[in-house]
Amino acid sequence: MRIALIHPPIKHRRFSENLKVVDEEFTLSPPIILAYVAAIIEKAGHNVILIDAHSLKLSEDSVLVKINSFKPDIIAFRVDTYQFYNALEWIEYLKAATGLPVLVGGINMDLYPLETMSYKAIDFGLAGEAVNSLPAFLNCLENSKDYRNIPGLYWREGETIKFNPPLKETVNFDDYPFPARHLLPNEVYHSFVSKKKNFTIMLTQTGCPYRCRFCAISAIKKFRTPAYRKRSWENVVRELEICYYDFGIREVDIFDATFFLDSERDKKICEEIRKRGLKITWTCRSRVDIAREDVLKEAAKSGLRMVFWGIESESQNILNAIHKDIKKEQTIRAINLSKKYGIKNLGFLMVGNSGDNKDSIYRTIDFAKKLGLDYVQICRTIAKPSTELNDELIKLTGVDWWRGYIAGKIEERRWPIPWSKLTQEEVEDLLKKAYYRFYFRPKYILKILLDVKSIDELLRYIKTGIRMLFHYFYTDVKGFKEIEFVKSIAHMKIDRDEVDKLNVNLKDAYIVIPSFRENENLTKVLRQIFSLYPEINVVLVDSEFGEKNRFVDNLKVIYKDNLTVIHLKKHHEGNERGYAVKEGMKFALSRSARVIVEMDSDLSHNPFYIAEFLKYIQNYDIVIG
Ligand code: B12
Ligand code: SF4
Repeated sequence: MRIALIHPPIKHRRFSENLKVVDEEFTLSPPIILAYVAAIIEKAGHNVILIDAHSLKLSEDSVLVKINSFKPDIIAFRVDTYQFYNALEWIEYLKAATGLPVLVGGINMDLYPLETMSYKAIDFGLAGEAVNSLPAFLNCLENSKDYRNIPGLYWREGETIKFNPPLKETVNFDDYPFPARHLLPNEVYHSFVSKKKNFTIMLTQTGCPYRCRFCAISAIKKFRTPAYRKRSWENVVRELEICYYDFGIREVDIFDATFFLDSERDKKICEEIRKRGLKITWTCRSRVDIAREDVLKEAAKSGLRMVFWGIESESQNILNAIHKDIKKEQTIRAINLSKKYGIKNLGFLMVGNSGDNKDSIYRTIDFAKKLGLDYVQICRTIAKPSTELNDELIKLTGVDWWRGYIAGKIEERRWPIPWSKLTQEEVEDLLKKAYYRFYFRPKYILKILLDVKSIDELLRYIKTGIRMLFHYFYTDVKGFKEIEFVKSIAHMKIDRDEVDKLNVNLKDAYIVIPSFRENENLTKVLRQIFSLYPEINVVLVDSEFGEKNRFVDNLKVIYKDNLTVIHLKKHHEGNERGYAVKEGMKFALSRSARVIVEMDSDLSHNPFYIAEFLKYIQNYDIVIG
């Protein structure tokens, strides 16, 4: 079989824990999980390509050209919760353009499988580990098409979604093939703080045995056992050698949640890096309470350049409340040890935990400055899917925000933070001030500039610095204004559930949409309409005169009988829109429509409001909004 794996562009989302500039500038990492999936596919004897559209900044059309020349039997994507709609836009576009079956896997299939599968462009979903079931699935797809024995598989049979429960047990991490880096453009990757090329990321463990309330990694144990797994030192060093010799990699960011958990293993890895003459620099993430002098000393000798420490807050009360299980003294000790061996230090800090206020946040920044940290990354506390904090959010608000969001029933925005006395605006403001207080110090700027190793790096800092400043003065108020707007019309209950209470049979309702080749928007509009009102009918009128727009026809591959596509035959100078609407309405009336809603395809009309129109049309003949 031939499989095309696509890594679509990652975009900053409104609910992100990071400032926009941080999400956009901090890292351009290889899609290592997809590279694992690619390796699993290759090992099973199939042909695979991995298209990193994010890092190569490829458009949907140029990816389409690549797909068409590779001629795959299936296209596959990794879906997580945050980036779900970015991936879905690409899935819908490429599905419509190729008609190929689509497979998705990844953490969102573990967390919200049925909501993920509710989108008709997705044919198959795989929850759990690909290493268990992907080869079996590909075999079935090629031969028997009997999917009943593949753990974690979700598939469609007519209108119903069938599934087999995933295996919870994880596979020994040493038994994984190494990620298929030969399919990746290794020379393009970097992190905000990386100094050398080629750069890559590597996983030597998965999961984390600690219990921080806000952390999505500790929550993985809900669906994987054991969630925490580590590779042997031999296996890790072998991958490092391949990176060094085969891919010219000179800097590695070990992406484990908590490196140094197994000091003996990690010391051995460091010794072997030196013994085998691998002249690399590397970075890792860790906890301050497990820092050991002998390990840090050995690590520094093997090229450890920087550790990213989870410091979170200066306040012991806050650390206790988030179950971080560390003491301030341990932080001071770890950073001092690290500095002693010439290792740089980045601190992860948080704004908006329970008990946080302006004072605690400024004290945290002062603490970071006193510690002499080289960098900080400051995140707003958000309730990440499946975390303890998210359980609390659901309990306190009565709403499962992420599930509703993935199901298409809740619009993207910042979810409430009921555990905090701060408002969203205050958190945003304090977050920016915290960054500003740390980074915009003349002495600090001079120190960073003196340490710059390349023009590339210098440009990266200048660009990010300017963007940070811009961000500081021109706040993201738009987001808040929109939230205010949503609040102010909340009484209108823009809610799909309301429709069920109305006297409207959605099968008799028709949405007429004139389209002027607004292809990209159309996929979004249709997705929203059908996720909110699955039984409704849509009439899409392609009003562009000239060559027939095949894209709109292809959308029928996804939405089948619920979608009707009409192409206008004649050119109606300046009046295309009027004619398009007229033709759409004529069609709807010919099907005995009881309600017709006319809307644009450019996203200026929000499908959430269709429910509102359906409500008012109960009492009037025409409703205009
Ligand atoms: C490595 C990693 C990355 C890498 C690689 C991602 C990639 N596309 O390949 C990079 C740095 C690029 C990355 C980026 C981001 N990440 Co990330 N990442 C991780 C991390 C640290 C490790 C995961 C791991 O150990 N995987 C090991 C592999 C072997 O196991 P696995 O992930 O479970 O994958 C198996 C199955 O899920 C399945 N599978 C996975 N993908 C697919 C695809 C197909 C087609 C199939 C069939 C199966 C399949 O098979 C795999 C192998 O058995 C986790 C945290 C953690 N420790 O778990 C966060 C994590 C997954 N990332 C997360 C997030 C939020 C992001 C970002 C959105 C962050 C941002 N603000 O931009 C971005 C964008 C993600 C994207 N769309 O690519 C969240 C996801 C939360 C959620 N519910 O959405 C996590 C849990 C971290 C967190 N703190 O919250 N990430
Ligand atoms: S130590 Fe880090 S990775 Fe582990 S649970 Fe806490 S925050 Fe998550």
